[in-house]
Amino acid sequence: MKITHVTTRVLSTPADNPLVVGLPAPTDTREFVLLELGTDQGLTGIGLTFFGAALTPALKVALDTLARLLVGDDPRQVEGVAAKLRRAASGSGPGGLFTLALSAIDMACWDLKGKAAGQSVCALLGGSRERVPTYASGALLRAHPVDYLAKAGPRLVDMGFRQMKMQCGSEPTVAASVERVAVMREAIGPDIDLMCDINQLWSVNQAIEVGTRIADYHLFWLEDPTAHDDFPGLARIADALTAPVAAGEYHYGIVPFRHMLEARAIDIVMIDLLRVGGITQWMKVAGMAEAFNLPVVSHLIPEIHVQLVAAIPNGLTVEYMPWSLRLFEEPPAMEAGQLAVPKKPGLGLAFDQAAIKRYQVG
Ligand code: SMN
Ligand code: MG
Repeated sequence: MKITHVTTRVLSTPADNPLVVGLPAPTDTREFVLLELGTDQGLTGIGLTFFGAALTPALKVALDTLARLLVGDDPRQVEGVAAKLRRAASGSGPGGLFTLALSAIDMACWDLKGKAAGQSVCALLGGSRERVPTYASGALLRAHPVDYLAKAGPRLVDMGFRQMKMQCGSEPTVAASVERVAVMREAIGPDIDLMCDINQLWSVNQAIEVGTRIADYHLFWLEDPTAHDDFPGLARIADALTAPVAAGEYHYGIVPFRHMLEARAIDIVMIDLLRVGGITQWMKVAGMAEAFNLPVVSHLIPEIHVQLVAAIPNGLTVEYMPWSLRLFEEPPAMEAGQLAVPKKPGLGLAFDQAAIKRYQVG
C-alpha cells in the first residue's frame, strides 16, 4: 500500500462542552487540523491535531508539508515514517509543531494499518478489552463557582458518569480550595471517583498542604499539582499524599516520561496522544509505565484514546473531554460510564462531512 494523496483542513468550532449546561455558551473558538491520507488501494486514513492556538495556520503547513513527503511510502511502516519525518525536519522536534504534526500522521497511518488488516487499532495493539471506564471532563472548571459545581456534579452522575474531574488551584486561600473539594464530594456522594486537576498552579508546599487537608474527600487522583518538569517536586508531593499524583499531559515525546518515572515523581501516567508523537509513541510510554507498575490514563481525544487504553493491560480510564465529538460521524458509544471500542477496522471513525462544511476555514 502506498500513500498517494494528502488533504489537510482547519476547522474552527465553538469552544463549548456539551457537559456544561445552564451557563452561557462561550463565544471563543477551538481550532482543529484534520488530515486525510489517501492510498493506491482506495483506503483513506484519518488523523487530527491541535494545540496550535495562534500558530494553527503554521501547524497546518507543517502537517501538510510533512505528509506530502510520504507520497509513495507504505503507511503501515510507522517507525519508518517517523524516522523519515524526523530526518526531514532536522532538529525542529521533539517539542512543538513538529510532534503535533507527526502525531496526526501517525494516527492516520495506524488507521490505514487497521483498515488494510480488517482489524481495529485496538485489536492490532493488543485488544485487551471491548470497553473501558471513562470520566467526565471539562465540566467542572476553576472558572465555575462552587454552587455551579454542586449542581453540575449530580447532573453528570444522572448522565451515567461514575467518575468526574474538577479543577482547582486558583482559589485565594487554602480554606477556599478545601471548601471547593468538600462541596463537590458532598454533592456527588462517596461512590463516585473524583479527580482534581491543578494544571501546575501550586507550589510543592501548597500542594502538600491542601492535599493533606482534602485527604478525607478521597481523590481518585490529584493532577499536575505543580510544574510539570519539576520531577523532584512532584516526587515530594507523591510521597507526602495518599491521593495518587497524575501527570504527563504537558510532556512532548517519550524521553521525559523516562525521567519522570525514574524519579518516582508520579503514581498515574497521563499520556497526551498529540504531544507524545502519536499512537506509536503513546504505546511506548504505556509500556514504560507498565514496567514501573503504574496505570495509564489518556488526555483529550477520547474517540481515539479508547482504542489505546483498551489495548493495554494497565489502562485505567479515558478522559471524556467532548471537544472533538462533533468532528466524527459516529463517535464511540458511552454506556453506563464506559466507552465502547468501535469494532470497525482502523480507528472506526469518519469525519462528519456536515461539520467540515460548517466549520472549515481558510
Ligand atoms: C486540560 C488541558 C488542556 C486543555 C484543557 C484541559 C486539562 C485536562 O488539563 O486534563 O484535560
Ligand atoms: Mg489536566
